[in-house]
Amino acid sequence: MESKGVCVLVLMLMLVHCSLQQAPPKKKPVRKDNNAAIEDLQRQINDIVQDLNLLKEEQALQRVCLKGTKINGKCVLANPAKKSYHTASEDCNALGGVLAAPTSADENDLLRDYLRLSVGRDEQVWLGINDMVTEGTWADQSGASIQFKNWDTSGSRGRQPDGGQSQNCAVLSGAAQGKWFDEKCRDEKASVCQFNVV
Ligand SMILES: [Ca+2]
Repeated sequence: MESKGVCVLVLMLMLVHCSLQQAPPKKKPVRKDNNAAIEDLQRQINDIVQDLNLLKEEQALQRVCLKGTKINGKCVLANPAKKSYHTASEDCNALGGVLAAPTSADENDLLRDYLRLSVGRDEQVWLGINDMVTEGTWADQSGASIQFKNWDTSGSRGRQPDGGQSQNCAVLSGAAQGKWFDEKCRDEKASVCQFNVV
C-alpha cells in the first residue's frame, strides 16, 4: 500500500512538473507571433509613409515644374519678390530647393531666358553662389568651388567680380545677356529657386 501511495505521489509530481514545464511554451510562440505581426505591420506602415512622402514630393515638384520651367532636368521657379541673398536662400531652402546656379553656358542661357520671361527683361536674380568663406573663391550652396563662371568682363561696369570683401554674393543680369556681377548680399533682388527632380 505504501509503495502504491509513493507511486501515485511520484506520478502526481511528475504530472505537475510536466504541466508546469509545458504550460509556458504553449503561450510563448503566440506572443512571439503577435510581436512579429506587429513589427511586420509597423514596417509596412513605415514603407507606406515613406512612399506617401515621396509621392507628395513628386507632386510638389510637378506643381513647381508646371508653374516654372525645366532646365536640364531640374525644375526652376522664379520669385519676383525682392529679398536679401540670405532671405531668398532660406525661403528657397524651406521649399526644398536651392537658389539656381547654372553649371554650363547652356544652363546659363536658359536661366537668363526664363528670368526675362518670368521676372522682367532687364531684371537680375540672385545666383546660388558666394565667396563669403574665402574671398575670391566662389562656392555653390553645398560649399563646393564652382567650375562654370560667367562674370561680365566687358569692362562697361568694371571687370567682374570687382567688389572684393564688400560684395560676396552674385547676380545673373538679364540686361547684360546673362552675365554675372558680384553684389552686396544685403541688397534686395528677385530669385530663382531650383529643385532636383526625384
Ligand atoms: Ca567678394
